[in-house]
Amino acid sequence: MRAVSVCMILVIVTAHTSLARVFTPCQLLSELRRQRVPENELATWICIAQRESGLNTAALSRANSDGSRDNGIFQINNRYWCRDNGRGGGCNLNCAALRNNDITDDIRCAQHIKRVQGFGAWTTYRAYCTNSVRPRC
Ligand SMILES: [Ca+2]
Repeated sequence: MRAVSVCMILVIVTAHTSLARVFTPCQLLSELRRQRVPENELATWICIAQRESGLNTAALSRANSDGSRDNGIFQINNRYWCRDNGRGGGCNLNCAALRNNDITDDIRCAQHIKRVQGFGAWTTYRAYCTNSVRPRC
């Protein structure tokens, strides 16, 4: 029985970690470049992701004052940009897709938010990221 329990825990932990990924700044830089994010925005995006999630793709915030939650490496809000049940919101995504280890859709959604609201959509931007410097990789 105990062996079964340990086995179950291992399965759960393995399943969980296979979905989570913590990027290094340089890994995020190359992902952003791969998706053709403009060079002059790279430092800002990396700073925002560091401040918002610690570069953890599985990050899920506690409830905000309005009950909404922020998802993934860019901490994208489920009130406006994604839906917890099925696809939806401004990015037409299921929020769970913003917490997996493939950040292709996260980057696309973050760029959409920036087009609509600017970098100011992230409170960490004005606080920490207006003069960010690109990591040397
Ligand atoms: Ca994703």
